[in-house]
Amino acid sequence: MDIFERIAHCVEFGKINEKSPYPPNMRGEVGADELVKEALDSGIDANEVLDKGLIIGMDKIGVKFRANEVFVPQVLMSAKSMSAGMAHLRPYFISGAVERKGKFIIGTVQGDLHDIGKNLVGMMLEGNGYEVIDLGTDVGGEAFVNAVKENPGALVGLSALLTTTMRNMESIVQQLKDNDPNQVVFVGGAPVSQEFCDKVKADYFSPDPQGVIEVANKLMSA
Ligand code: B1M
Repeated sequence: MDIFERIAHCVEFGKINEKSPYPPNMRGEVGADELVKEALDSGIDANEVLDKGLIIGMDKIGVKFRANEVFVPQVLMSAKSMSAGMAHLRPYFISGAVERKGKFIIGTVQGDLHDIGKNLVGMMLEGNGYEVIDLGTDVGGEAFVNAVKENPGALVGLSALLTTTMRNMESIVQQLKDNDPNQVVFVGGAPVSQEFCDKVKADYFSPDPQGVIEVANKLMSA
């Protein structure tokens, strides 16, 4: 296995680091934590580590999760393994920040605890010069509005991974627009689409972090 396959394997099977006793058949082996560091130390690009290693592993566990071959505890271990790897990528993604372009408030919407994609979007924005105010997961409209009041002029991004929770975007967008009709709101996350964005009257949809950055850059330079 090459280093990318080893990283993907660790994420798929929830191997965090050498000390972690889980999964039992990998006890004593290094995990995503050490392998991502090793890959970066050897000069491999952080984006490659993310795309060819960490995300591949997470996709594989996602397929098994859908097929009921694994359950929440296993997926949680995979998420922890992925987060351990992502912690090493963060300095690479944020190192591009020279001067702050603006503020970006981000959160996963009410009822939704998925934060890996949201964290990635936040990290990429940080790396592109934004001050990111991360409200975390399970965030309701009031918290978004309060954050906007504390940070006038900030852009807002809502993330959702569940078809059930994406519906909460509609009322959050409404509350943000009631507070300030000019408030710019981005929506994203696996089940979200441009059509859904239009339906909930958000301003922008992007399927990935890069799209958010491109639009935010245009808005900030306008
Ligand atoms: Co959950 N889960 N999960 N889960 N989980 C999914 C999303 C699911 C698709 C799995 C499946 O069935 N195949 C399914 C949703 C089905 C649906 O609604 N259509 C599902 C389910 C059902 C559930 C539970 C209900 C399971 C249960 O309890 N029975 C439960 C819900 C808990 C809750 O939130 N209330 C649950 C729980 C969990 C865990 C806690 C175990 C864990 C989350 C841990 C964590 O995040 N800290 C988890 C995980 C890890 C997943 C999968 C496997 C992986 C998600 C992920 O992190 N992907 C997922 C299956 C899958 O996606 N393959 C699944 C990697 C991440 C980089 O991608 O988040 O899509 P993503 O982010 C992307 C883009 O979407 C985009 O950029 C990112 C980078 O490209 N993006 C934005 C994200 N936000 C954006 C915002 C933007 C723009 C782009 O603008 C603001």
